[in-house]
Amino acid sequence: MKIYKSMPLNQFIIRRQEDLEHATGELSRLLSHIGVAAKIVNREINKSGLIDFLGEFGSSTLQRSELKKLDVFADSQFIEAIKASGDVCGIASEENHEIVTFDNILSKDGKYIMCMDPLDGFSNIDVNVSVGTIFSIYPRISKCGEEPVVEDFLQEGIKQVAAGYIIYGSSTMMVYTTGQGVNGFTLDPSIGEFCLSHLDIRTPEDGHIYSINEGYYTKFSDGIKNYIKYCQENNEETKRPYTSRYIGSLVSDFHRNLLKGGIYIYPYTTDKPEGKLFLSYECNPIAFIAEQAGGRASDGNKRILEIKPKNLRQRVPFFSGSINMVKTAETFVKKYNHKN
Ligand code: P6P
Repeated sequence: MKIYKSMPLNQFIIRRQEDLEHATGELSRLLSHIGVAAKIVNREINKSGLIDFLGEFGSSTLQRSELKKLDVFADSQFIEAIKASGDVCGIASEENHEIVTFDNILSKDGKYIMCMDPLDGFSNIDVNVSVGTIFSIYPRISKCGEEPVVEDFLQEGIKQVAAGYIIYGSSTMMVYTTGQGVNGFTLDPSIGEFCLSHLDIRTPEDGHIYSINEGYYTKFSDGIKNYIKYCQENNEETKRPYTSRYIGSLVSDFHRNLLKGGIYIYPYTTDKPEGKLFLSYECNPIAFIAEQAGGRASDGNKRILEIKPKNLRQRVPFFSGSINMVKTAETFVKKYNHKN
């Protein structure tokens, strides 16, 4: 079957199954289940559910507890969908401090484990800023049929067999890779299907957008301070200053830069010496996608995908986006910093 524009996600997954290293169909089925969960979460974020979850009409300020409900809802929807696939034996979620293991017979034999951030940037929901779900899929290390162990979830990012994100924005999109490039699917509400909209995404090697929270300027290292100045100068390479764009939602900032070219940086600061973003839930999946689209992702020094997680809530400094921009930022870190 030929790949065509607007091809539904499930058809595309099946069509590309022969490209998959794990072409036995489990990964295809798993990706389809993720798509179903994404549609359910999308519905609750974008319409009636929002009112149900967020209390009465007219509530001007939304309590964090109300927003938290949506985060918990997204977490439970993805866990249910992944359990139903029968291909995953356990899930580590940013939402839960404990690993969720499945004891149904089918899932205990599941070949994969999953790490996810069910609703990244969820505090932006009440001001209608796009938020996202981020997921990573790894082959399990422990024996099929046995309970998964923590080592299953502490693999380097290079071991991922698939990674992706769903961005709940002006339109809802699912972007994922299985190591064969990056493809984007836009939800068509008229048929309730994710349809191919961005075939084989390649991120520009250069860009003019830098995304960093400059409110922390005084807490940044000298390397980052000098890199920001470089972005703002009318220097010879760029002929004009870069544009600063920072939404405060990783998936939204990353997605824009992926398509247009740019760099997203969440570096370490004096009060967050390891940075803020989680290696397993945010950085590894985004790094896999960045590299598969021809970009780069590092901690300012080392390739993100080669960092061995010490624990599930390990945080790392995060630089991702256009390869030449990330490399330039790394030269500033190297030149001005004593640590990356
Ligand atoms: P700050 C959301 O909480 C998040 O994890 C990312 O989605 C986002 O890029 C970052 O944190 C925003 O953090 O400190 O700039 O508000």
